[in-house]
Amino acid sequence: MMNKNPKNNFAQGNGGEIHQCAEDGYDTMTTQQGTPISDDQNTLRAGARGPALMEDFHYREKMFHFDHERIPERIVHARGYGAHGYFETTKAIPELTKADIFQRVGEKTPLFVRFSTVAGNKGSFDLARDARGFAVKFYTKQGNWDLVGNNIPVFFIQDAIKFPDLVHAVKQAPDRDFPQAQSAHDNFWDFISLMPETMHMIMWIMSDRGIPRSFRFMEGFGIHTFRFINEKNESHYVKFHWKPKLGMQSVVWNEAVKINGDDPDFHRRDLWNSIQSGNYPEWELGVQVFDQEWADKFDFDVLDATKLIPEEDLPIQIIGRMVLNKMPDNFFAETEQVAFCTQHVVPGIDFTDDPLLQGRNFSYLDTQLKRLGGPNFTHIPVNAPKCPFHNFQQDGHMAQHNPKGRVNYEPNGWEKEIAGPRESHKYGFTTFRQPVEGEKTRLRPESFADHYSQARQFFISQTKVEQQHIIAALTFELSKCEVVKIRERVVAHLRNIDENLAKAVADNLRLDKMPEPFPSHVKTKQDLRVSDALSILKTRKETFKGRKLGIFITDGIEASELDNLEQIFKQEGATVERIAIQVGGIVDSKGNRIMAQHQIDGGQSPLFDAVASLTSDKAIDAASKNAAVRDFFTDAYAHYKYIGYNSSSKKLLEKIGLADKMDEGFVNLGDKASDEQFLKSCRNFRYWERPDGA
Ligand code: HDE
Repeated sequence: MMNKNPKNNFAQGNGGEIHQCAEDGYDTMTTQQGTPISDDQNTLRAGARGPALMEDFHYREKMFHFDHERIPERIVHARGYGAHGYFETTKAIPELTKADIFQRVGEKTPLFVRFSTVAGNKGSFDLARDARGFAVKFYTKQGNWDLVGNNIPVFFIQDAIKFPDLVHAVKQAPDRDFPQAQSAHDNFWDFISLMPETMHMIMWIMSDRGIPRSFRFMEGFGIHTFRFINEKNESHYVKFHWKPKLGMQSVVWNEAVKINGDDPDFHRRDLWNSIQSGNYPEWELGVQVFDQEWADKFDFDVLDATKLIPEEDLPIQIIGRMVLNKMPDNFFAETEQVAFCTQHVVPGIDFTDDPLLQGRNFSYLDTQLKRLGGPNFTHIPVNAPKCPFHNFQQDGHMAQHNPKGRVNYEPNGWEKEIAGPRESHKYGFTTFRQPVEGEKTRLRPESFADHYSQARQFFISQTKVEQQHIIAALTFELSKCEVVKIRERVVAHLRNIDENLAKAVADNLRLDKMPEPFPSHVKTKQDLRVSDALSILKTRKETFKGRKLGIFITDGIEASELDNLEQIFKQEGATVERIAIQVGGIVDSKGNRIMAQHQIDGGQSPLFDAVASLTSDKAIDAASKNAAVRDFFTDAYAHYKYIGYNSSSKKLLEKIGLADKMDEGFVNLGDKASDEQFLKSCRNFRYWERPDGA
């Protein structure tokens, strides 16, 4: 009988006859060998109460497979979430690069993206303060190109040889195996305080960039300077940027801590929900392109990965867009097994001598060997190119295919039909002919010596609110360090960045005296101009699209009030979810049942970008006595959120102690005009003027 359910993911094999079918129309369960299984509930035993029998091949195979389900998690970026999508070229740039993907406007190239945190283990929570991985595998017609980037445009260190130390320092201490997924501990800050080159990235990590609202609201960066190579073999330097269509957004720290409890999967759920609901996340790909002459004039060495090029100094040209429109069918097969390598490049894209990039070029292939168990990880569908590929590599663990025929070497003199592939001088990847000379040496170039100027530029480019967040983050992290000397050493560095910053942190830590500035070979440049592009709040997009409103509802409300509010927000492209005392929802003034998505305990306000309260007079007394209801609103207040309320909810807010706090972040609801006013306010995301938020 034919497989009745060809769409069933578990129906494998070559599609031939399945010789048996379970009586009720389901596919018959089989062993991996295809042997039909009659009983999956009981092991084979000698008598009903007797010992198990070794000949139970079904049990043996099932348990053997289960015992080996895990593969080593990534040593960094273990926690990640991936999606499929496409890249559409919007500007052809043949004068800059011969990379096939950038030749034809309108052409779509399939891709796979994996977002990740860096420090935490696979099961850690999403809203750790951390950099986020932003790794893209483009399946181009000339091979796979992996742009393995982060959401922060600079890195902690200048030389790859320090990477194991950095990662050891930030991850759990080896004796106690904690703290997990956080940098707020002595080992991390001890290392950082002895490595001045980390200071620029520290500013980014301590800023709101370290706690993004979701993957959809963050930028991505290739970080290193790469090369574009055109048909004439001319080289241009290039830096890659991803710009989120919905703009950037982050949460506040107190909120991040609560989200990690309320929903540790906050970021992955967000990506899942937005793709499943057809609101496909989108980014633009931009490039900063420059030549040697420009590089020579720039204040810093373009090979130094702790430096960026401000957009104001070198504008970004947009050359394409990325849309994520499909979740993997299976997390493990795709997201866990995807193998990114910085050395996966295509003709037209080449490396520079950035020592961090050079070091990465060794590490990624090496790590895949351990993680995926052999050299044939390229045979796993998510890693295989989608263009034709031919070579004489063969065998190895888990080979899924080998070259056909008798010829497995080259050069060979066999006729074309069986000779196999040949190299192509015309189409093949050629390395840029960059002259190289010099003594072999372990030396850091002088041009890498300025560790504070761009850290300062980042800090002074932030709004006051964002600067306060950096100060608060440094205070939080250093307060978790038990060794006072470590706190002092970090403040000594901050003095080289900005005296006000150093003073604020020192005061917050209650240091006895201000430490001397950390010795520095280079004076911090005071004249680097403010770069607005570095600030999230200065580049904010005026929309609530893609955001989430949570509406608290009680029995006895007017259904039309709820309908109107929901409509207005949905038209904006926002998601609306209802929260009630019980998940079964409420009964409105006309006796009709309205369902909720959350019970108040499981739908707390940190999960929403703004909240509203629609209640009836008869319900507010009980609601005000409910601790979870109180938390819902006091947290929303502390996290600077806009809070909409109807007339009865005003009394509720008063009862729970917010009476004297009702500032302009509170918006009265009730008719269409005021609902629209509420939406308009929400487009600002947060009411930062609030004096005593979190
Ligand atoms: Fe990675 N990094 N890295 N890294 N990295 C890995 O490869 C490494 C660095 C980045 O979603 C590992 O497959 C070294 C910078 C991402 O699967 C490993 C150095 C940037 C991902 C590795 C760096 C990154 C990784 C671990 C110092 C931003 C996750 C598992 C020179 C541009 C990719 C793996 C995914 C993963 C090595 C520094 C981004 C061990 C040696 C800088 C997004 O190979």
